Amino acid sequence: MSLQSHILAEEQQYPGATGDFSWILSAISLSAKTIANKVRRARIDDVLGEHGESAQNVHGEQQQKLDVLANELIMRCLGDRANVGVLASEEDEEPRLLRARGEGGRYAVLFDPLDGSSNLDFCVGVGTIFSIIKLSDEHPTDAEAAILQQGVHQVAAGYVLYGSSVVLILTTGRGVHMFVLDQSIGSFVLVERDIKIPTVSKTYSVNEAYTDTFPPGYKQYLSWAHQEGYSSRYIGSMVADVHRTLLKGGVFLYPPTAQHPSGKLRLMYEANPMAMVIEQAGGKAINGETAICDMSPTGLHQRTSVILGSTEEVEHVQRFL
Ligand code: P6P
Repeated sequence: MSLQSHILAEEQQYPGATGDFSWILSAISLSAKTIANKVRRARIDDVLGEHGESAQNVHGEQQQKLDVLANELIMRCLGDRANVGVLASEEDEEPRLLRARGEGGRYAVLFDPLDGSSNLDFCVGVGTIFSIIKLSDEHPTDAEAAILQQGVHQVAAGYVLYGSSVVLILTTGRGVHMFVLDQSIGSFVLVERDIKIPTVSKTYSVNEAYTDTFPPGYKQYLSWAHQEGYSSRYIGSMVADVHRTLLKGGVFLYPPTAQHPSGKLRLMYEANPMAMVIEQAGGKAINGETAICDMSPTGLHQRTSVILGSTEEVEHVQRFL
């Protein structure tokens, strides 16, 4: 079954469905295929490396050429979908109001176009993370206010991992499904339906270089995990680390550090979508105290600490916090 036929089959489950939502998911699929092609050809087309001396994104992070390209590709693919009202990207300071709700802009798509792109030069897996929310009449012209919704209100979320194969993980609130891009036919094909994260796995994923600056509870957890014989897996690319955690179990953590006292990862287009995927797969995703999807956002680029993965493994961390 292709992604397209899966989406249409899902749509038929909802008699009142207008097809709007499916139209957006097909745009995400199109941009994923296009970005995958660019990532595959990066060395050949010489789009690796940094995008001009001074180019930095809103967070002062050096922008990679492919970041910019991926951002533009997604903006164009999604921008021409008549039911998309707002697009918000990690690469842009402000969200883009494309159509007011009254003009048919019923959804907002928030995304990190190429997360982990600093790893591109070394052929490490990078990814696109997306979160889809419905727009209400509450903020007809204030794009940022309209999209600052709790993660629990996401209608869909997922990611594309450009790794040894191109994998698309999607949830629309009815389980998590995995598709792999079959380059020979140019379609994402369904390879696993309703993925459930393993309940237990003695693996943690964290950048231990920052251990000295973690809050005490995290240090105690790591000491405990070392004594319990846990193994460590950390790629430094969130989509790759979360994908492994989804399929193999374990816990992925990005705690508060000296450099990022509130955590490094962004709530709206990294933590929230990943939290929806992990929870839909039967796992848990918290910020150290509460569920990530219950956090009330205050800004599009707000950061948060993240602990997500197998419920039992997340709860081991929680006990020390
Ligand atoms: P650190 C990549 O830059 C990223 O945003 C995520 O993909 C990844 O999980 C994290 O930062 C890695 O951060 O501090 O361990 O290099």
